[in-house]
Amino acid sequence: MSEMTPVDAVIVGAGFAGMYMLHTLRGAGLNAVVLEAGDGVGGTWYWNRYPGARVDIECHDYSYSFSEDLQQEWEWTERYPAQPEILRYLDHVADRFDLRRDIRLNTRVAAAHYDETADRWTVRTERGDRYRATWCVMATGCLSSSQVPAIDGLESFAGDWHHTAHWPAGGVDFSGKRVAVIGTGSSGVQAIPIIAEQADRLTVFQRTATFAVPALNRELVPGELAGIKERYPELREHARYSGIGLALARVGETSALEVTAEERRKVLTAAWESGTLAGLLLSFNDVTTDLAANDVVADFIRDRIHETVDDPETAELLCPRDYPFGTKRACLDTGYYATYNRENVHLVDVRTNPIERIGPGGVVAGGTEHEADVIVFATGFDAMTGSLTAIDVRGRNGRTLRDKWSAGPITYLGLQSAGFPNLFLVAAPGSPSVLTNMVMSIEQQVEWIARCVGHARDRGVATVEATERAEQDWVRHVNEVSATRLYSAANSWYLGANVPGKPRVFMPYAGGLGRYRERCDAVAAADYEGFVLTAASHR
Ligand code: N01
Repeated sequence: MSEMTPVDAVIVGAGFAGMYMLHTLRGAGLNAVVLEAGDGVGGTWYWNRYPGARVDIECHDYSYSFSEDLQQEWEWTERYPAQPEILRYLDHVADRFDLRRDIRLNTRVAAAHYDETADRWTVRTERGDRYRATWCVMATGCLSSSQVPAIDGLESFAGDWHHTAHWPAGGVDFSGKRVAVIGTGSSGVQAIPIIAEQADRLTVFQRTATFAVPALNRELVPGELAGIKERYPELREHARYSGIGLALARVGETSALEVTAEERRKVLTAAWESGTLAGLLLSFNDVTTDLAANDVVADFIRDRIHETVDDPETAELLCPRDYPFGTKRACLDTGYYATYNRENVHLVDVRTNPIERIGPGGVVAGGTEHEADVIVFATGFDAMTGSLTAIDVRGRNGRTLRDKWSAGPITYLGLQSAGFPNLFLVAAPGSPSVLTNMVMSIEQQVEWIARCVGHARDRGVATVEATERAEQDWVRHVNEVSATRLYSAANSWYLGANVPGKPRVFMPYAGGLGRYRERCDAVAAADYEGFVLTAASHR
């Protein structure tokens, strides 16, 4: 058995969340270590190197706000930076704040067990290294546990295959190749136009059509970012208390159903031309809550798809008809729909032509073999819970998180689960995370956790643990809020519907970042209401 390394805190994951957690815990005087599976920092932006990968939140929002110097000195080049630029930013952050000396790369965590007799977590890596810590923070990411569907015959495929979230660092050369892409979510929508340009022939297998709005990505013009930087104090403050954590987004004041057809068109055209996801989602005040209002927006997008795609049958296949706009994560489009006008691109609807198997020569769907040299799985993730339940997490009485969450995840504020003292979660089920600007949500949670841990240390508190009562109330609240939106009308990863056998539970908190922040602050101000704080001296 290897030696145990004692630390105050173990943080799992070196993405946006884990790196900032390390910085804040150091600031609170703790000795912390980050364990990271990849051989570099960056989390999502380390793994997702597929062609076309770029953020869908504007750079002035999708960046840390905690350091004025950092946000003033970093120069973004594009409105929606691509993966290499974001990874450079995160590498810069790791260096600038001297984080690397406490980050262990190539270190995947296998288990985290709570020792009740000592109030300590033992965290074991796949290599067998062990760390003993008072605090453990899971910064494992919402979209880290990738999914390759179980399709018969994949092992017989004679070519190469890749999942978008495990893209080879050296890239993939598609020139002269026949390529099959399975999946048309955000990753597929970004990769497909670029693969289509390189490949000899591209066959796209679509199970669910996707709503996408134009990205209108471009290089930033001189002075543009400087103007934002000057206004950062005001913009960031607005974002912190807004619903989705964005500086410039504003919710429309009227219902889509109460304005004239001309006014609707004017508002929707302006939103479309804003090149943002929030534009259409917030264009009227009832797009996310009223099906008829939502349909107004959905119809507008479907009309744009028909305008863009030459072949009416293909256009119709690309039109989402079976779920409301925004109930599955919408995408930003950089040439996605227009790609289907290319002669070398072919769309297969797997609802009418189900994928039967993969053979040595390609993908067989609806009785036809679609020849392929390369298969790209853009098939998503076991979202929000997958990266947590992949670790053997055991709390009081040896109970596993997997077992506790077998009927769906249960958390208090998305920050803790009862029975797992001193184990904090970032961007977990019950948090606003994926429905908001992730970076701003992460900062809020990380700062809250660091304050809580600092408070515990100052007061001689050994354990902080959510009560069952508090988490039941929170889960009920999360469900009540999501029931006021249209989310349950879609088979989305928000509900776990993309993973066969996963309980259908709406996971994120849909009440908005601002409201959530106020709630967390109120809990802290009320001496961490809903948590039990146990003094070290009780033993
Ligand atoms: O994954 P997805 P993703 N046979 O789950 C299909 C973020 N993100 O990697 O919809 C055939 O959205 C599946 O079909 P269906 C963003 O939050 C952001 O694209 O389940 N098809 C779907 O079409 C996003 O939401 C950015 O019916 C199968 C696709 O595969 C999240 O990550 C970029 C199938 C999976 O789509 C996940 O996005 C990328 C099967 N057996 C990702 N199984 C940006 O910032 C699955 N599918 C821009």
